[in-house]
Amino acid sequence: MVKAVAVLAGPDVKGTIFFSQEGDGPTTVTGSVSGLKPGLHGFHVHALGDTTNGCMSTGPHFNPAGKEHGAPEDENRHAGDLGNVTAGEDGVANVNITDCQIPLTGPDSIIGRAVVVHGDPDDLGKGNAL
Ligand SMILES: *[C@@H]1O[C@H](CO)[C@@H](O)[C@H](O)[C@H]1NC(C)=O
Ligand SMILES: *[C@@H]1O[C@H](CO)[C@@H](O)[C@H](O)[C@H]1NC(C)=O
Ligand SMILES: [Cu+2]
Ligand SMILES: [Zn+2]
Repeated sequence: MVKAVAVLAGPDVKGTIFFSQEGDGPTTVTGSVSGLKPGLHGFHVHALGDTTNGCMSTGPHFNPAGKEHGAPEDENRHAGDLGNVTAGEDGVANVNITDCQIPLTGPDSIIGRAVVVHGDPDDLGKGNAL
């Protein structure tokens, strides 16, 4: 079992996201994010772990297979496309995702990259969300 943790520490938005993977199996992503506005927020793994300039410095969505942006259930998607998380009226989003494209080991590992929770929903490229 391989485990990893990402700590989100924005000015308002904070959270802790835990990753675990058994062997070559899917990766489980759990945790919670607070300080969000109620509703849907795009949730992605971006390519670079550099958070010094917020989302800007984290690069594009992690995309080792050279695919297009999509929803987590799509065949054609960036590995980092984890869809939306939903914040309740209290501004807290509880995350519980199982995904096969975000391994914690090997050449396409997400270790050292960035987890980004966007202010807006991931509208699949129809608007201005990343
Ligand atoms: C995120 O939610 C929006 C609003 O419901 C929806 O249009 C969009 O398809 C969702 N994005 C993904 C990646 O599932
Ligand atoms: C995530 O969902 C699975 C399946 O519904 C459930 O068994 C598990 O307890 C949940 N984990 C957390 C941390 O909520
Ligand atoms: Cu993003
Ligand atoms: Zn994407």
